[in-house]
Amino acid sequence: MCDTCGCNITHGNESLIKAGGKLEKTESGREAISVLHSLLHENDQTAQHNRDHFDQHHVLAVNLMSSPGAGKTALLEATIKQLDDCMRIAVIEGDLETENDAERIRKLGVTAIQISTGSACHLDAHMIHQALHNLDLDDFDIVFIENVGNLVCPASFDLGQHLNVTLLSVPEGDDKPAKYPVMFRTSDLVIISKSDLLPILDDFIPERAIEYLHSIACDAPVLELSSKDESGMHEWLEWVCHQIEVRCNYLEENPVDASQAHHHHEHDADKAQPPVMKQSEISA
Ligand SMILES: Nc1nc2c(ncn2[C@@H]2O[C@H](COP(=O)(O)OP(=O)(O)OP(=O)(O)O)[C@@H](O)[C@H]2O)c(=O)[nH]1
Ligand SMILES: [Mg+2]
Repeated sequence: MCDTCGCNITHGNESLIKAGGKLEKTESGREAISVLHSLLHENDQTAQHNRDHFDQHHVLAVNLMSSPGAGKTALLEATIKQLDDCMRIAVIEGDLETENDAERIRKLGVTAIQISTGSACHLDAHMIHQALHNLDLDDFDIVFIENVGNLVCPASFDLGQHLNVTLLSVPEGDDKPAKYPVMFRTSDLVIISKSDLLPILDDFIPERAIEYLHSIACDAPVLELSSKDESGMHEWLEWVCHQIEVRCNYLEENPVDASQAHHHHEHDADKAQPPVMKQSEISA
């Protein structure tokens, strides 16, 4: 999380900051650290509450992260075009300003809620909680959350998602995992997006990107994908369908107590979670 761009202050935690004191630097730095700790603690509680909502309705929540313009919305558009007939999809869009991305999704006939974060360069669990008030989860199988384009801050905020997908687009360069390790380390799947540009931008070496991922201890599977020529789409859609199945099986074995979604829990993070898919499980 950065402490210079105002990303600590969102609608959800403004009151806590006012009640809890100050964020400006002090000589020891202790006050700032303790406020940030309570912000993240509060965020984690709301995130768990959101996750309980998703689970109660058997909805898989997938958080898409990347730097600005890496192709998150384009991927969602391509996904909707192929999956809309067999899957009920909703999208929560996060941007500092504009409804542009939500409008692109709505044009395809899919429900999209736009969150305008204002000065905040990430989504947080409070914002997702607000959005969920406007979404009847009974109507959906999967909710994609498109986070604000930013390779740093979104990784620090649990939203209540089940899975993180990070896009690394070819024009950005293959060393981004090394430079922004936190986000890539939290990923359950890494997509090398805009793969149609690989022949043109030939200094992006996918194997090198994978080496950088391994060097930061990220063992998430990696997919090369182009939303433009649709190469790699099949593997991505397979991954999505498989994850829905994994979640459904998990919830069958671990049914959610309906009353749970109406209060906060401290201990759910300790529950055994279903395994995520490894590279070897993705068909070539
Ligand atoms: N060549 C190529 N261009 C792409 C691909 N996917 C997206 N783009 C282009 O990249 C630009 C940004 O795409 P978006 O889908 O808006 O990216 P985004 O990550 O949603 O952007 P923000 O929401 O602003 O962070 C657009 O001009 C797209 O047409 C792709 O697979 N190949
Ligand atoms: Mg977008």
